[in-house]
Amino acid sequence: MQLNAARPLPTSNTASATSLAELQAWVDDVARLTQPDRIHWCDGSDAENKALLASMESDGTLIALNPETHPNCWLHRSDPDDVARVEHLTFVCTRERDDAGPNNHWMDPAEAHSRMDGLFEGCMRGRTMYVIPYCMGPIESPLARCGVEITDSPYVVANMRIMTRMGAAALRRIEREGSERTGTFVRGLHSLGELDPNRRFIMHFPEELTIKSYGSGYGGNALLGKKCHALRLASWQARQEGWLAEHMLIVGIENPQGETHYVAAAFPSACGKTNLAMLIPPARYREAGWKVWTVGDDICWMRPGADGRLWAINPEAGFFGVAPGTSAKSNPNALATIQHDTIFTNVGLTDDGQPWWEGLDDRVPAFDWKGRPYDPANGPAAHPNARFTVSAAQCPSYSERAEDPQGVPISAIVFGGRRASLVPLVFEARDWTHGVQVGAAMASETTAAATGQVGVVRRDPMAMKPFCGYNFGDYFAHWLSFDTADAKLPKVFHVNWFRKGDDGKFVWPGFGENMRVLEWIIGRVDGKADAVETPIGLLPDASMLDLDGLDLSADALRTLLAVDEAGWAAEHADVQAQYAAYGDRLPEPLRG
Ligand code: GTP
Ligand code: SPV
Ligand code: MN
Repeated sequence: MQLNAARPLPTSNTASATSLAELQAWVDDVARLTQPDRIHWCDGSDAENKALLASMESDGTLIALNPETHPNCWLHRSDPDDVARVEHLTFVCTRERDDAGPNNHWMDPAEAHSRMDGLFEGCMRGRTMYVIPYCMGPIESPLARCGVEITDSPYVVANMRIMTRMGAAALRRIEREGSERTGTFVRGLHSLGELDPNRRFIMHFPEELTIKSYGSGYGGNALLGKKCHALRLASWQARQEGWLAEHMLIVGIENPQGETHYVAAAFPSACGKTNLAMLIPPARYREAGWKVWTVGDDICWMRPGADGRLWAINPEAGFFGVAPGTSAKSNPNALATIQHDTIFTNVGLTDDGQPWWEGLDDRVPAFDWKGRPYDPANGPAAHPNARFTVSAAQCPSYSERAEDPQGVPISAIVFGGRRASLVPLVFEARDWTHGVQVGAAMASETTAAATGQVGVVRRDPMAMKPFCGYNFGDYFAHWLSFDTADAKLPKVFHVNWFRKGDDGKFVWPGFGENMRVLEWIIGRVDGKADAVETPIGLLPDASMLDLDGLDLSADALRTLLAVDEAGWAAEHADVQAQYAAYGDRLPEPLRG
């Protein structure tokens, strides 16, 4: 039986009924197609999780780490050809090609379904099919949305249990919403298949709220609640319903007076979101009473509230963070978070069974991420995109407001990229429209989070190039549309922690010292900090930033805070050349 041979599925704006019967019918269809030996409906319980972990330990999918130092922690070694998102195999399948836009790979939905169903046919023979009901966002939040992922990977189940609200409560919400006719759930079908890179596709059908992913077990390709649902499909729903689904961390900055401003920041993959979300302020800030609270580290859903402000939730329940570079010095909160109940993927291993990666400390590991005895000649011990999966509630800086069903009000939006040259440490957009222009013009050097060449500058508007589920021209217009008469929109900024000097080293110390830039940003929001007008926006000069105790030469400061007008003219020409691809769909304020 063909999976989608029957009636078309409802689209999000027709808000039609879903019910457990409809879910059951879909599960039955998938089972007929994929032919699993067993079907398991996940309830999310501890007992279920323990049993799954034990069976993965016995078949070698997971290796138990040292219980003395890392209780309940596990190492998973993925297939060596399956270590990152595969953007070249990721498609948005809309009826009209233009709706997916030049920013996405596109395939006709009928063709995509038939290709995928061909791959899925019989693929779960000998395996268990898991049905995972999940909720993105606090279960009681009006901003939250549900989905169901069907997968044959127990590793995916264990990760989804950490990353989402998974199991019985999510299923109850799906049932309730079905009977209230208030919404519908996202259907995600996933199989590891043969883990053959030539038989691997990640397909999105936004008009059907459906995802089909085959041939990869890696995070963003396989944990369908994350990038596939919470960004690609959610961005499509958000446009129809008047909200935003963004690749942003959410962090609360509490000042010495006890007031907390929430900041949402969009940086491309592996460009510092987790680190900024868990920042520990330098000692003198802490002594003065500054505190930083983590709400989310990767995805932000925002909606205008009755007061005109943007209110945001983190749709995730856990962190799927980059391990390499995480240390007691760079990110002590992350390190504290991952001491127990954590799944590590593709890290190295010490001789006493502890996880290890480059940048952690000066120990020498015994094994690399492929399980070979460690030999530096083979490259790093941990894959550069090695990850940890851990519950957000374990983070020492986890915000009390992180699970607030209403979300948190956003005071500032920060865009940022990894730029060795040109882009200064920080600048402020003149207004919302200018902020959208700044976000849309973003670029960043590519990282190991996706397969392909690393370190090449590419345009990555709002850090959403790999994740926007529709035409960027329409997306920019959607962003602009928030500027209504009653809106009290956040101020918009751009930062760059990655400026390099002539010696090829980072000029700015980064990490905790980024607090100094956040202080200026909050000061601008409160009307307390000064700025200088420049052709690219409002910048601090060195006297307007607190740089006390930093060892920065006058030369370094010039590099960080100067505006190179000729360089920016070339940048704008490049941006405009790229905008040509959006034709009529590019909104007027972004032209010229
Ligand atoms: P995704 O999970 O892929 O979306 O990544 P992310 O944006 O959360 O990036 P993350 O915070 O994990 O940082 C990725 C890499 O950037 C790590 O190697 C960090 O050590 C490094 N990094 C983060 N913040 C800074 C900073 O302020 N300065 C410098 N130089 N490096 C940083
Ligand atoms: C990213 O690549 O932006 C990540 C990891 O956060 S993944 O879930 O693989 O997308
Ligand atoms: Mn990310």
